[in-house]
Amino acid sequence: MSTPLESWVEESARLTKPSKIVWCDGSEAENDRLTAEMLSDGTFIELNQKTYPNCHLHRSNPNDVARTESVTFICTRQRDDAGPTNNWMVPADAKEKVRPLFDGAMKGRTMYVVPYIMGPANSPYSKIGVELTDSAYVAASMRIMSRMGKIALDRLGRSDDFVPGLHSLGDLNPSRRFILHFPEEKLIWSVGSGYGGNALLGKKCFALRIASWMAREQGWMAEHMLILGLEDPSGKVTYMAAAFPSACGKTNLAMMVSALEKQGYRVWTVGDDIAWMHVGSDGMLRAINPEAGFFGVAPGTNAKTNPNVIEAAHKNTIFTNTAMTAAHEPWWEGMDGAPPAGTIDWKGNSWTPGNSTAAHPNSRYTVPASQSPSLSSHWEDPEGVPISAFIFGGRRARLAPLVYESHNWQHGVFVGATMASETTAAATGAVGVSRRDPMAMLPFCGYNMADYFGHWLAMGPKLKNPPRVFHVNWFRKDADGKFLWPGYGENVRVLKWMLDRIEGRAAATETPIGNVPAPSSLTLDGLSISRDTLNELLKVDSADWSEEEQAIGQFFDKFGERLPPAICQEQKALASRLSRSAVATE
Ligand code: SAT
Ligand code: MN
Repeated sequence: MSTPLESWVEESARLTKPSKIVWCDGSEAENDRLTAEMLSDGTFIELNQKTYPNCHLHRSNPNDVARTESVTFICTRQRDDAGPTNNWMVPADAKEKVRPLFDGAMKGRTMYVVPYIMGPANSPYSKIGVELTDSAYVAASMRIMSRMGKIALDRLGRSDDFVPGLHSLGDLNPSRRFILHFPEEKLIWSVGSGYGGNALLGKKCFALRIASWMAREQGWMAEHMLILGLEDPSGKVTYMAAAFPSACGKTNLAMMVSALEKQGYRVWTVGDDIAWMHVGSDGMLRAINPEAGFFGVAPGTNAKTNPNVIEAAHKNTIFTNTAMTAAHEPWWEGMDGAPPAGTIDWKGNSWTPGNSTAAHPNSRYTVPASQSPSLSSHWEDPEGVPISAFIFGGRRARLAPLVYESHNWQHGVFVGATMASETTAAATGAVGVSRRDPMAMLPFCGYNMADYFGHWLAMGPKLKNPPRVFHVNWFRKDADGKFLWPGYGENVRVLKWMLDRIEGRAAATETPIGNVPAPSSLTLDGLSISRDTLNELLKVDSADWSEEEQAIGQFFDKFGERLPPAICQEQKALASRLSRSAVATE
């Protein structure tokens, strides 16, 4: 009798008609074989094996360089279960429309069966997925990003408890590209893209969109959050999880080299993109990182902004859409000065100074987490790490102060639900446009976001010590458009303030939106920052926030009756605090 997995592989092969099926075991030998094949067919370009051993460059099709949200669908029987922020199709209609694109799509190609575990191999919170793909690049990337191969098959056994994901490059024509999620049957179909979150199905498709649905059903949380540990001078580590939209610096924050290291504050990395969190037996919220690697944005990464990843990405790393120097080393904007002579751009043409960048703005490194010097020794703890704080943030040139703290869990959920950020190159479409992005989950929530807010509200009371909720904005600018805050390693000063708040040591000033640091409560020694700049960074302008409150109301209107009353209450409370403070300052 064949297993549920074998039956699904057979059924998928009948549809896609590959010339060969390869079951991936995740071994080094297999990876060497795939690498050799990709080098010979041009999928991989060899990088300098002396300075970058076992590193390769992949150039994706120039029309396929970022997630494509416009062709990403949540397919539920009822439209309202997907909600107003997701593209939606009826499951049967979606399958009828997209099945023909899979029909024969793997003719002449190999189908790789890629079994993987999301989460540490021995964690009760981990889950299994299997991706069928005709891309060797995807198979090799999945080996870095998850626990892939035999380890997953061994855990699965004959069980049907896995999330199937069918992926084909198709013809890479954007008009025949679809990323479909069927949360009711826990199934993923992706065709027409070989890039990032569109194609590495364990990441956004499973670990966020399908998992967020499972998490609501089962009473846990699947969030677009990094996980870090802040060590204090006594050696105690406090764990925090932070949600920022794609390409807003999650990886850099998670891997930060602390500017307060001499004072005994260090940052340890548990994860850089996704957190799965359960109520632990101790009543704490326990977080695991479902991933095993970092798929980080390359441009802007250098020895100052993220020295840990620079060190980590010098071996066993796949670079995608970066430029390459004459010495066959990867190169991108913001690495160091201008590209050296002889640099080849991300499309494979020799680069000349001009309008276009040498590396694509969304070019990436795919690096094993285990190679990071900042990796926490607890990153694979089966029970996860206890989370004491949530941090929400985005890019906001004007409005939001450097940091503020919410009053309580319900207010914290409101703060997350009202996040907004300027768009980045991580998704196709205009860059720099402000959009609402609740909990940084707008593109990743697999169900109605009103229900998602409700799920958040319900989680707080289940916890003995619900995490404190903060909001940060590293990206505030002055009137000349210059950043007010230095960012990167200096961000530890803000993390330290949060820790001091948690421990009842730091003073705060009340504002209508929440508590901002009393200026003396921030540890600023060693940093030259003027009092004016600090005031500017911490300022809460009631008139600006009243406008924001209106915009929030318009966004919430989309959800109609489904919006939880507690969220409306919080909005009313904010409006009244703002009008009182406007009167007080008149
Ligand atoms: O391409 S991905 O979706 O994996 C990266 C991102 O948008 O965060
Ligand atoms: Mn992300």
